[in-house]
Amino acid sequence: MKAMRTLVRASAIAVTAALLTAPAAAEDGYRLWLRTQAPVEGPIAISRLGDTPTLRLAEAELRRDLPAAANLPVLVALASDPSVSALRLPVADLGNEGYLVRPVSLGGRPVLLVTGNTDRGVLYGAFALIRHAASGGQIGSATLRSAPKVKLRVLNHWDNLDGTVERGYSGESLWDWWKLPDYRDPRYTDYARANASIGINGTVLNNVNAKADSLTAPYIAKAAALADVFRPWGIRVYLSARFSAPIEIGGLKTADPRDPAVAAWWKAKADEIYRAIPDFGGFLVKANSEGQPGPRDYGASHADGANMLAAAVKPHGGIVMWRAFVYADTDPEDRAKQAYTEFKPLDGKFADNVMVQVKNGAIDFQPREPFHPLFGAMPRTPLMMEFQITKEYLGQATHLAYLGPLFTEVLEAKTGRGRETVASVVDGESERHQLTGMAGVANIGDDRDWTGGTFNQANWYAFGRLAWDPSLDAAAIAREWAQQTFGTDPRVVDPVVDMMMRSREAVVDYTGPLGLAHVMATGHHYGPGPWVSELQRPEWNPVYYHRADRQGIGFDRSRTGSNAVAQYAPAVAKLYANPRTTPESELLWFHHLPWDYRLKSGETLWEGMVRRYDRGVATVATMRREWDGLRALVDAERWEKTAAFLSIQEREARWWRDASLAYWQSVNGLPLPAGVAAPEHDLAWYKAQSFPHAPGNPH
Ligand code: BDP
Repeated sequence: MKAMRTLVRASAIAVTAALLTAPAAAEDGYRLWLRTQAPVEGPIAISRLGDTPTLRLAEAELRRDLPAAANLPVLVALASDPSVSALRLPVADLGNEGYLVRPVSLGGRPVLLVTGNTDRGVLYGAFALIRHAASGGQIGSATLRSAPKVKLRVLNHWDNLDGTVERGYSGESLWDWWKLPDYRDPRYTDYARANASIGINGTVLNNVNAKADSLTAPYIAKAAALADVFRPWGIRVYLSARFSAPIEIGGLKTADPRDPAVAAWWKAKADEIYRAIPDFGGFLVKANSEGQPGPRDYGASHADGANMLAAAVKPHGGIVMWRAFVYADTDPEDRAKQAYTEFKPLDGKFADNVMVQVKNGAIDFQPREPFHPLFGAMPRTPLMMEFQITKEYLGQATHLAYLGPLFTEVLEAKTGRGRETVASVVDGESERHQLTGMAGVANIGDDRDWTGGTFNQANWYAFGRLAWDPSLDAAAIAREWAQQTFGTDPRVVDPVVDMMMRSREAVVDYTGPLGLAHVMATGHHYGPGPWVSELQRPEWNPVYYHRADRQGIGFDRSRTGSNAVAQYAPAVAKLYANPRTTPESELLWFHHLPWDYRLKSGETLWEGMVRRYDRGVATVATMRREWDGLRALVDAERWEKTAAFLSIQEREARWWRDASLAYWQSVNGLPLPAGVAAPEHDLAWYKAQSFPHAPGNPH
């Protein structure tokens, strides 16, 4: 019945939209997955015990977004409220962010109780109930209970102070630094609401390629204004810190972390920040990487640098997230090995309020990478996972690539140390770390739909859900997102989930199958560039990564090559050491193999590669057809945008396939297997393409 009504409503909206000549704003994506906004079946009785800003928000969110009347009144209250504690509910293990939603009898009155040990827990409970209802669950009988497995669930904004966003494909930065702190755009509240709804509790406001200006008094005041908006939503603000700030804005001659004047400067700076932002989360630091300053400039270690900053924020309860994304042009070593080589010896040397933030793979957010060997190799250091939500290497704004499977593939990977998985390292279970975290490089900008396309919203959503619970299933997350985003009609949800679940593998197939990586064009990273070989630093060139020649292709990271496999625990290293036991999806990441190497299918490597490129293109064509079939069931605005994007994706998938095959053929001299279409243009044509104004590359 409810589905029927929703449908009738949806088609009524579509008809109305069609009748209007002005552009229909029925669904412009602004409301993300929080779309209900009006009860379908009449008013809901919602009440609240206790009064804090966050409890008030929990109540207001339920009023606004709970889609259907419960057959029970809903009550929002802290577990410590005397009338609730009298019920002796099992709340002890909910911690300070968990929630419990369940029908109870309070003072003889049946109610659906939304509770937690803190008001933040209650707010998360309210959002869990909304999610449950909006994805088709019954309200009156709902029993929901969850506590986050990861403590810090943080977005990293690579936003510059001039409003550009590094690797951002959805407009300009949300933060209007110029008008802050006086003007607080209402969008800041909506941003916080969306994050809170999926459990995100921290945000780093500025790019890791940081400017020292972010740490000056005017910018601290601006950050404080944002922190004020975010606070009731349970979200803390963090800043990326430029390591050389003591020189640039502090007038010191050095930024050497062992210099007492430098440490004193940071301490005073931290004190100043905490006066403005009492719950400031701490610093994120990119040091000695890609030209950024850092402790290595002074012969000090990453631990020296991190610990000095950690001491500055420690008295205030702050932390330091120190990135392990380092590689140096002076180091001839395989780039994939450098972070491990640098950080592994520092295990146990970091202060207890430092987390080392490690990208999911050892190179750089490629469509597929094996898990980073540091996971499992630094048991005495809390490691924070860094995923990239913005799709720098997966088609940027327009390609549909649901990242849930990428995230879970890494989280589920076994490190080779007993039963340990990457997820159990990240959530602290493995070594009983208290400080745990997951960071996601945000895909959010000031586009009306926040992320530059409806399906990109799913990646923000999936990141939040997995940061809360890394054991969640990617398909289940896709389903609940689709239900909230498009309604619960299975005629929509089933094909949407199907498209999402195939999409990332399709991108892998048409950009770099069988473990190829880093084969994109230079700078903007948009489109193919496997031929690029002239860049100054060897490890910036795609030819460095694929090593294709007349005989074969792939990077030998086994004992006969860079021996990067030895950075994994023996059980995993053993598998990766041999092409026969390496998963074929990661084959060329670890091995240089002849073009006629036999894959498990019996095809040669070359045949298998070609087939995968074709499969990637074909999958996009299938996704387009599936989406075409939804035209009557999805509101016009979102349908049309996605349809246009899918046509871009199909064209560009072909482009990737054709350009790559043209290049590989120029290297190996092999014909295409019988029946396979030749590339549309010759290699020179692909090489000649240039994109001077491609977004996300603000240099
Ligand atoms: C790469 C990006 C670059 C970032 C860098 C990083 O291309 O823009 O600054 O990572 O993570 O993916 O620091």
